Amino acid sequence: NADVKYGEEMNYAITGIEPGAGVFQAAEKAVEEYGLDGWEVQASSSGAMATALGEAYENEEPIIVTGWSPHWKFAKYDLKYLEDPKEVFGGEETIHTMVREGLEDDLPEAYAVLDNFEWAAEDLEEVMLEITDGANPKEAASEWIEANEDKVAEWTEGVDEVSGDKIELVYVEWDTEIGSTNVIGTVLENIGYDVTITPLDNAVMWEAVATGEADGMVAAWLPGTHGELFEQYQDELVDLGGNLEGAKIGLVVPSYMNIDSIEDLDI
Ligand code: PBE
Repeated sequence: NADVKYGEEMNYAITGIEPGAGVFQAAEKAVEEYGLDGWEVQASSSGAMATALGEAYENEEPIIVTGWSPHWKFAKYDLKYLEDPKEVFGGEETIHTMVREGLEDDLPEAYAVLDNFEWAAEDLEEVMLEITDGANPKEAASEWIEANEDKVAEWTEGVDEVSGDKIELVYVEWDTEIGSTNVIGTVLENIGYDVTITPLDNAVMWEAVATGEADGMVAAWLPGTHGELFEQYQDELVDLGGNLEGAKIGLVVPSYMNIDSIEDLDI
């Protein structure tokens, strides 16, 4: 049985990312709900997961990772999501922008830009690919902004320039959020803000915006991935709605692997 061999070859390990990520917690839930006895979701980082995936792919070895889209890995490698008939990972998601209460009064120009911020998965993928090919995130963001002046103009339409007001955005060092936060941070800088972007753990990121310690973030995956955090903090922050549609999380494997469903791992 090919599946038994895969399990042994992978030491019954699913290559995870940061344990605070929604996709990590969903993967642990999947192990439980699909009765994958003996399997474990290994905590790691998004960067280490990508390295492990690249190495396995080069050697055509089996690997299962906690994955998500948009992500550059689908452009670099031939990959597939494992089917999830129990829908543990949920369906299509929207990435929302959240800001602290009072931001509209304190920094109305930044509030307007963050409220207008909206782009497509392909846009973010362009930025992510540049970064994974070695570009500094800030430079990749600036390049994308220069090449997409029309889109950026819609976010800043009617917004006055400011002179050095401070704003702090928080994010997690996931590839998607490194890309999006650098782009919106640079757009704010270009209209005159003194922008700080601070990487945090997922739960701490949500808490920072809810308590007003930070001004905002563009990294809220809803309704599923960060659903519990949203429920916990929704009364303390301002939801500015979606900035990207069609996001998704799940278990991802190379297409050369001879399995299609999470259920195939129940061996
Ligand atoms: N991610 C990227 C995050 C949301 C953005 C899918 C790794 C998570 O699972 O929480």
